[in-house]
Amino acid sequence: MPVVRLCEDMKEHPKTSKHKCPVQIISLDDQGGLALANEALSQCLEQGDVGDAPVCLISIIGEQRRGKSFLMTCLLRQLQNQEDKDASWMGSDDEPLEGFEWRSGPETVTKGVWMWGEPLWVQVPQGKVAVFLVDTEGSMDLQRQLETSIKLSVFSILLSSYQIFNILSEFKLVDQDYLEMFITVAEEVGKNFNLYPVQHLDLLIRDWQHTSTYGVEGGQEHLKRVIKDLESLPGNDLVLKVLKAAETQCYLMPHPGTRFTRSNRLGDFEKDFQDCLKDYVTTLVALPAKHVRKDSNGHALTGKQLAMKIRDFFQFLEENHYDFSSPVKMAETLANMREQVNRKIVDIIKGEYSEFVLHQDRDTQTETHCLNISPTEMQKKLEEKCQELLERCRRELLGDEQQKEAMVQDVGQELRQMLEGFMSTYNWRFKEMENAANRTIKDKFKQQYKGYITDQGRENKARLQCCRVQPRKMRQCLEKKGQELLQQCEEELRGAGDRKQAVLRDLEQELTEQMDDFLSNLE
Ligand SMILES: Nc1nc2c(ncn2[C@@H]2O[C@H](COP(=O)(O)OP(=O)(O)O)[C@@H](O)[C@H]2O)c(=O)[nH]1
Ligand SMILES: [Mg+2]
Repeated sequence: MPVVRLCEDMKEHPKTSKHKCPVQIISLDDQGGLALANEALSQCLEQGDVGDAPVCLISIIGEQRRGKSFLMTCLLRQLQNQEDKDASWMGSDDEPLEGFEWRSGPETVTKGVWMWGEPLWVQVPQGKVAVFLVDTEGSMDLQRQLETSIKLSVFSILLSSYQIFNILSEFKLVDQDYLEMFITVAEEVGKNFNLYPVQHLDLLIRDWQHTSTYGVEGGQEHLKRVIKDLESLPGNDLVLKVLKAAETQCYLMPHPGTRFTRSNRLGDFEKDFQDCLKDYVTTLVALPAKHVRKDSNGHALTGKQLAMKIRDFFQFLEENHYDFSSPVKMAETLANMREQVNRKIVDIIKGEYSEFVLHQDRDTQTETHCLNISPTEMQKKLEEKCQELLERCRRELLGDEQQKEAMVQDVGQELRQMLEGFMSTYNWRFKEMENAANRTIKDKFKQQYKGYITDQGRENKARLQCCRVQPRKMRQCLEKKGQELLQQCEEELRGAGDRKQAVLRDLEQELTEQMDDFLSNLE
């Protein structure tokens, strides 16, 4: 059975209580399998206003027993007391610092991803951001449990927009190995969720002892040195890319003092440590607007959208045999997932286009409806829909840009084939409908002429013999009427000039025949 921890408060009042304790979102069962605490995830990311709000997730990873949970608890205190600009948010020296489970001694907290059970709202110029603190336990044990590290890293990445990599004393080879694994995972996860691989990375060095320049200033110096050393060796491109990124910074924190580590009393901090802690925590807490969780297009994700991504991912893992035993296996698993998701997206897009084309076909079966929309307009309509769907396809497909573009091109080709297939039918249909409409127009004028001639004949017959119209005069009169009707008909006819002329020629001939017939009887 997986260990899924909800705090007592949450169990008793699942909907109404303020969840003032960490809740376990991801845990590992006895066989090392992953378990998602769906209810806890939903209560954190979808409850109340969080569901539709941008979220900032401050997440920490690193070795055990290195003060991660202690730091998260300090961040929590500051976020709960945002109006305090000095260190008074830390409380009095003897007041227990409660929040994430932090304790002395070698015993570690249950492995998994823990999240503070309620949002910590921060007001920013654009509105409110729901900040969450995420503590990952047991993700950095590459020698013994690479698989567990990979699994936990996947979720730590999903649940972070501001990642803190907690490091003891200096950036060492083991940190480099872990970072490399972490970035490999982050890049793969990014491809599957259209997320930035690492939005922001802090290398937080604890117990720095080499110099007395701490904070960002000392950190950036240390980072420069690390980069220089790595550059002198081959095969470090991936780590170097991240270390050199503008979103990466290094911060040096001094040792808190042995008095504190033995007593865990806040009053026993060394002064330097207290200053740095305050500086780090207050600076970080002022940044949430800059660090909301975004997708790879730079759009902020809401709590609901993020929860949905996590749930979809988990469902995929449950339904498919997945293997995270090494970064290569993990990459294969995630690539397999991308393929499945992409295939579904492509099918939906093609299905929607085919449905749209079918709709146009159905809607233009009658003469009036068909003649209402010219082939040029129809072509434009179909092209616009095609573009709209291809844009959507580009947005929804998973993978790196190059792969996605290749897939969009393929889908585009198929949609265009549908478009062209329908347009050739439509061009033909439109012409047929036009011909039919022109025939009706022509017949109408033929009838009008017939009526006119009949009237003329009747009127003429009614006159006295001596007053009847001379055939020559009658011919002139009928010719004039014929010309008039031909002109009116030309205005009403549809289609290209040569096709109109052909209809007019036919009509002229038929009118002339009617006239000649009439006149021959008259004479
Ligand atoms: N050396 C050292 N110990 C610290 C620091 N911060 C906290 N501790 C102590 O480290 C122990 C483990 O802390 P904890 O936060 O539970 O570590 P975690 O396992 O990394 O989450 C506690 O006794 C803390 O008082 C630090 O910056 N340096
Ligand atoms: Mg801890």
